[in-house]
Amino acid sequence: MAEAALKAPGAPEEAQDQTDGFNLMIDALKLNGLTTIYGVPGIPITDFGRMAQAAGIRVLSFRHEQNAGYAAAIAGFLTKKPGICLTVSAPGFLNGLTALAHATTNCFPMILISGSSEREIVDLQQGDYEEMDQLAIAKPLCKAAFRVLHAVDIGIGLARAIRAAVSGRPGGVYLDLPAKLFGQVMDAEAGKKSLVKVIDAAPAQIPAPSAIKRALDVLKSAKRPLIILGKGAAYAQADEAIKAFVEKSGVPFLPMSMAKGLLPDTHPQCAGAARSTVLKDSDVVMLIGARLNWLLSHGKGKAWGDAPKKFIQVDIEPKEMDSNVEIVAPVVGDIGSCVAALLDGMGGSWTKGPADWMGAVSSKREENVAKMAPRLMNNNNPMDYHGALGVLRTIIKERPDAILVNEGANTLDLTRGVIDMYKPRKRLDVGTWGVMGIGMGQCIAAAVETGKPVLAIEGDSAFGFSGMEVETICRYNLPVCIVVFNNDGIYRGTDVNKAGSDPAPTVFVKGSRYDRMMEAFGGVGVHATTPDELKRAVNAAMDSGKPTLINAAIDPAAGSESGRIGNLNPQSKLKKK
Ligand code: ADP
Ligand code: TPW
Ligand code: MG
Repeated sequence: MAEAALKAPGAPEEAQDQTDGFNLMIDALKLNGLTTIYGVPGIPITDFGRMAQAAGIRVLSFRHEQNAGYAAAIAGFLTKKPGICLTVSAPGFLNGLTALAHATTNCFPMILISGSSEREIVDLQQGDYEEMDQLAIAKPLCKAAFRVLHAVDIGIGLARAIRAAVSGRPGGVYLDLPAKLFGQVMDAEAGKKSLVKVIDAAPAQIPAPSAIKRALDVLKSAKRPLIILGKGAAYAQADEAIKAFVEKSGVPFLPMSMAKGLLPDTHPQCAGAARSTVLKDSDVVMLIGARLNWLLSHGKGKAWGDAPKKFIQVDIEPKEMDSNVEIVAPVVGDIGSCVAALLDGMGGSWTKGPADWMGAVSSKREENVAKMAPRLMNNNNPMDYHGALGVLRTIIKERPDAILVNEGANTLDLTRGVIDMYKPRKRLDVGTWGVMGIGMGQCIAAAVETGKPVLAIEGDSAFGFSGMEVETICRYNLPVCIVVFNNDGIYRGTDVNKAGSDPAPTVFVKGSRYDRMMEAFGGVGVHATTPDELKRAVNAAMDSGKPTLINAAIDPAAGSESGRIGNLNPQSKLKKK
C-alpha cells in the first residue's frame, strides 16, 4: 500500500519507485492486521501518525502517553493481537513505559513504538534533543526490546516484536525507531519484499498426554475440588471449551477479577460469593490461567485454611509452576489446547465432583447473597457504595454486552463484589499491580476495539490519574459513560490534618463537580445525589451513547482505608504486634 500513503516530507518528487521508513512501517503494520495506533504525536513521529491515518490506520491521539499505553495494553487483552502505542522520544517514551511494564506484568501483548534521537549523539552522550538510551532502559521492563537501524529491517523488526508479544506468555515489547530511520529511502520493490507477514504468531502449545492424565487423576481423587479461573483463561478466548469443562466436572469455580463473566457470575457452580469458604475448605485446587501471587495469598496462610491442599495448574509458562507452592499436576500449554485435552480425557463417563460439597458451597453463596441484598436496595442520601452499586448492578444485568471498567479502592473492591458479569472479557480493571490510572485508556480502547458501550465506575482519586482523557472521549465521540464515586478523597474524605492548615494527604476539594469536566468538552455532565438519579442518568447515557460523566456524591465516611486490602498497610502489621 506504499502507493496510497502520503509521501514523506522532503522525499524527492520522482520517488514513485522508491519507498521510505515511514511507508515501510505503515505497510508492515497493515500487512499484519495492526490497524489501530494509540499515541501522542511529536518529533519524530508526527508525520508518521498523519501518514498512518491517511493510509487507513485508525490513529487515536491521547493527552498523555500513559493513557495511550494503557489503551494499547487492554486492546491486546481484548483482541489477542499486540496493542500498539506510539510515542516521541525520552519523556514520551518514559510516559509510555509504565503501561508497557503493566502490560508485561499482566501478560497482555503490547508493542510500545517510540521514536528516538540520533544514535551517534546518544551513544556519545553529546546532548541531542530528547536524548536517552531508550532501548537499555526499556529492556528490564518488558519481554523483549528491539531497535531497527535500517529501513530494510523494518519488516523483520516488526515481525520479531509481534511474535515476542503474543507467543508463549504474552507481554510488552519495546520497538525503538530512530528519527533517521523514517526518512531512509530504498527501492520500493525491495522494500515490499522485505516485509514479513507473521504466520501463526502464537502457535498452539499442546500439553503432554501424561500431564493431562495426572491432572485428571488428581481432580478425580478430590473430595472438595475447586477451579480458579484467571484472566489468562479470559484472554485465551476458549470460552466454550472452558464452560464445557467446568460444567462436565461439576466443580465449583471461582473467577478472578477479570475472569468474571467467563461463565456468568449467576451460574449455579459459581463460588464468587463464597470465596473464603472455598479457599479454606477445598482439598484440590485447579488453577486455569491464574497465578498464585498476592491476589491469591500465594497459595498459603490463613486464607487457605489448615487442611492440606493439592494444586493443579494450567498455564502456558512452565516457570510459573512451583512459584509459590508445590504444583502436583502441572499442565503446560495454551489454555485452549489444555482444556480441550482435559475434556477429551474425561471421556463419556466422568463422575461429577461430590454433590455434598457443591451443595455446601451453594448454600454459603445463597446466604452471602441474601445478606447483601437489602444493603443494595437502600436509597440513602448521601449515597453509600452499596446503594449506588445496587442500581448499577441492575443496569449491567440488563445490558450484559456493555464493558465495565473499574478502578479505585473501595470503589474497586465493592464493585467487583456486587456487580455480576454475564459474558467473557466484559470486566476490565487495575490488574495484577492494582494500578490507578488505567480508567480512561481502557474505556477508549474498549469502545474502539469492541464497538460496545462502556460503563466506567471510578473512584474520584482513580479517575484523576487519567481524567484529562475525557476530552479524547468527546473528540472521538465514544459511547462511554463514566460514573465517578466522589467521596472527597482517597478511601474516605474525612481525614483531618491536626498539625496545620494544609489538608490531610488523602482528601480532595470537598463537593467537587467532576461532571463539569465533561461539559467543558461538549459531553453530558450529571450530578447525582441518590441511587434513583444515578440510575436515570446512566440509563440515559447508555441509551444515547453520548460521552457522559456522572458525579455520584458518595458519603465521605462510607469507605474504609485501602478498601479490602487494608491488611497490607505496614501500619496495620505494626498494630498487630
Ligand atoms: P489473575 O490476575 O486473573 O489471577 P494472572 O495474570 O495472575 O491472572 O495469571 C494469568 C496467567 O495466564 C499467567 O500465568 C499467564 O502465563 C497465563 N496465560 C496467559 N495466556 C495464556 C494462554 N493462552 N494459555 C495458557 N496460559 C495463559
Ligand atoms: C499508580 C495507591 C490505591 S487506591 C488509590 C490510590 C491512590 C485511590 C483510592 O481512592 P479512590 O477510591 O479512587 O477515590 P475510594 O472509593 O476508595 O475512595 N498510585 C498508583 N497506583 C496505586 N494503586 C496507588 C497510587 C492507591
Ligand atoms: Mg474516593
